[in-house]
Formats: sequence, C-alpha cells, structure tokens
Amino acid sequence: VIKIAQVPEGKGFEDYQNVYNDIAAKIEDNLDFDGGAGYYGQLVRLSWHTSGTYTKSDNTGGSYGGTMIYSPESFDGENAGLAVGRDFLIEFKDKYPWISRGDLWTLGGVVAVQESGGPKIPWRPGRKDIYDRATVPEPGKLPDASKDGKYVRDLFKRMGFNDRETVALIGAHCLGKCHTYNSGYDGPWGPSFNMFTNDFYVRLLGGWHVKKWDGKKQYEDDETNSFMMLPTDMALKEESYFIKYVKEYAKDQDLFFKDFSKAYSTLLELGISYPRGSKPFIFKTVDEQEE
Ligand code: CCH
Repeated sequence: VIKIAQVPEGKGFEDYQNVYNDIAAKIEDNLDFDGGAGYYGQLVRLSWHTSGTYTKSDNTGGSYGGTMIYSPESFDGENAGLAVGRDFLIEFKDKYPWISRGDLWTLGGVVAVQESGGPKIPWRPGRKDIYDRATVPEPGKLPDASKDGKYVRDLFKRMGFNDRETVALIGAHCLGKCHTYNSGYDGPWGPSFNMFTNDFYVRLLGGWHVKKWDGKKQYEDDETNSFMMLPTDMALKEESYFIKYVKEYAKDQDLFFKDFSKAYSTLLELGISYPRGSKPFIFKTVDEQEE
C-alpha cells in the first residue's frame, strides 16, 4: 500500500492552526474531565493508538487511513475507551469537513502535548480517510502492558524505533490515567497528570512494590501508595538496554523534550510518503498567540 500525503486543495498552515486553536479551546473548557486530568491523556493515547499499529516490514497500519472506526480495529481491546477522544474531536470534522480523521486524531495529540507544557511537535497534514476494510489492522499490534522488556523492545522495533526512542515515547505516561473500565489497570503515574514533564522517569527511579488488589498486576509507589506503574513501565528500569535512557531523561527534561518531539513526530507519520522537501508545521500555542 502506498500512502501518499495529499493536502486538501488550498489548505495551509493557518487553516490547521485554526483547527489547533479550536481543539485547544475545547480542552480548556473541559479541564475537570477525568478527575482533573482533562483531555490531554485521552488525546495523546488516541494519536498513538492510531499510529502504533504500523509494521515497517510490510508498511501496513499507521495513522494514514483513520481506520480505527472500523472493525476489527475499533474492537481491539487495547483501544477500549478511545471512542471518548474520537467523539471529542468529531465536531471539528463537521466544522472543517476537509480534514481527514488521521490528520484530526494526530493533530489532537500535538495540541495535547504542546498545551500541557510539552515540546513543539512538528506535524504534517495529508492523511486520507480510507474506507477499504482490507487496510484495517488486526488486533495484536498495540502493546499488552502485562509483558516484559524484550516484548516492548520487539514491538517498537516492528514500528522501526530503537531503544532510545522507545523509552522517550513511553514518557508520555506523565499524562492521564489508567482506568479499570478500559484496561483493567488503575490510576495515574504521578500527581501532575495534566502536565507534560519528565516526571515519569523521575518517579520510575523511585521505590515501587506490587499493588495488593484483585486487579491485574501493577505497581504502586512506596512513598504514597497512590501512583502506578505498569509491568511494561517497570521493564524500562529492569533492562540494561532501557535504563540508561530512563536515567538520562530523569536528569535532563530538555533532552527528553527534544527526543520525545522527534520520536512522536515520527510515530504520527509512520508509513506515510511526503513530497520531497515538504516542511512540517510548527503550531503556536494558545499562550504564544496571546502575547
Ligand atoms: Fe500508554 N497506556 N502504553 N502510551 N498511554 C495507557 C494509557 C496511556 C501502554 C499501556 C497503556 C505509550 C506506550 C504504552 C498513553 C500514551 C502512550 C493505558 C491505560 C495502558 C494499559 C488505558 C486506560 O485504562 O484508559 C503500553 C503497554 C505501552 C508500551 O509499552 C506510548 C508510546 C504513548 C504515547 C506516545 C497515555 C497519554 C495514556 C493515558 C490515557 C488517558 O486516558 O489518560
């Protein structure tokens, strides 16, 4: 499958900045959502799950076709709860009918990262809605949080990411929460779950024990018993090929921001062919536009 970026006729930076601003305003109007997490985590997870089905070896999956509304991808257990993010964004598909689902869902993630205090995420438009069921990825492409480090390493390698990029991407767990009704896991990774920071790595290096409960195996922090880590998060600390990056990012938020920006930008574009020399957009935050 060749997935060539095609920007709708006559659309440019300002048009997409307008969509960005509308999404940002709606996030701002709903800061109380999910116990104060807002929509940041939900939108970043949506952008990642629409992109993370990618397989480099056969160029299948990825964000291009906006296929998550179709079965079996829509029923993938790992996508449980993401209709919330898709529904949040759908009014912008009505207001801006020229935007594709893939562009809207990935742009939502960019807005969420930037507006919660994260780095600038270079982003390019041109994904096209695909109605062909043959292009809808099968479940099993997105990670299962009960697994170990080798599994995480192999899964991200399937998308074309190295160990450094893998660790950088999972730092997005600074945002949002786990919900028993979605995944069986419960709680936020830390107290600042509506702010994009390097806090995930700082906390991961602290003390953790297995949570005593009836639910799935997860970890809770020794200090307060109120924050969580998934088994796959803990694996970043257990494996020598991952922990060096955890330590670097815990020490140096600027480095994390730089590496996250590059890897996340790449994630959102996996499998898409862009015209030679096409320049990504760097959107202004709401704050920058008010200055
Ligand atoms: Fe994640 N993530 N993620 N994750 N994730 C969950 C929630 C979020 C894994 C498992 C889970 C990335 C990598 C991994 C977010 C962003 C990213 C949940 C809870 C599970 C389980 C879902 C629920 O219950 O609602 C596993 C396993 C991996 C890799 O090993 C990557 C990469 C990213 C982004 C770049 C965000 C944000 C959330 C919070 C969602 C919310 O609703 O607040």
